[in-house]
Amino acid sequence: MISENNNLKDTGFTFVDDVFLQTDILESKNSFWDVINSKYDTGIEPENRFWNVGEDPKKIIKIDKPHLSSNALHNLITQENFGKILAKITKARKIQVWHTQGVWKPTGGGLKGNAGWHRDIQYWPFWEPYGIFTAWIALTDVFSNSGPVRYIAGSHHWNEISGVDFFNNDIECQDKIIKQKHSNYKIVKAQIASGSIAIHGSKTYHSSVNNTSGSPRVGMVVHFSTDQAKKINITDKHSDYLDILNDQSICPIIYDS
Ligand SMILES: O=C(O)CCC(=O)C(=O)O
Repeated sequence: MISENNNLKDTGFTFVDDVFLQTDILESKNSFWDVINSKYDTGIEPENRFWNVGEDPKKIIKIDKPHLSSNALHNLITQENFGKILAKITKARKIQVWHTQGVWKPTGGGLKGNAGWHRDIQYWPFWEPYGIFTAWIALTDVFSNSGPVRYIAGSHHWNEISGVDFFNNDIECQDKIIKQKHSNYKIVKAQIASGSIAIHGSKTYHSSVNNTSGSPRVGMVVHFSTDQAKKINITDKHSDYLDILNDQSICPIIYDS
């Protein structure tokens, strides 16, 4: 029995408790810290680093595809039960992880810890939005003051809003942009315990603000496609990006019924 505390279809996000064991979560958190510090136990570099050793330790730290560089993170995101839960919630017959990010939000970083409002699909011109989802795995307990990911309920039905962006930490300015289009909306924080997950659709607007909890807020973010997902043929520099789907060491299929 999966205990889901929202409704992905109606609100655009949902939370599922107790998906992973605490021992695996702790190992993954420690291993992600190693990746942050450029220690890769697989010997493979992550796809992209948006923070490097020696840079401001109060900034939000985002590393793309850390599962390539860490055995613990690879093992975490390929757990059979995780795949089954994602399939059940998204009503899918197949789940493939096609991208991951580790996000470490230090405490006390003020605005430097913010992730601006965005919907994931705005960064992925090669996917149709339908059948594309994200699971945010809590590697630490996430409290109201940890800077949790926050979702705008129902925003997966909105038209695209230009001028908002993950990398823009001026959330007040972005709030004004959103309020010009929508006068009344509800923001829900993903206050979830370590080992729990928050799942959202590719069109759901989300952001996160500063962490004042006294300890880091850490998430392993798994972007996955279902059997319903459709690629878009594009001609720019990303045209062959999704060729990685053919390589299961990069993009593991974690459920196939
Ligand atoms: O961890 C965060 O604060 C942002 C995460 C995010 O943007 C995502 O899960 O898509």
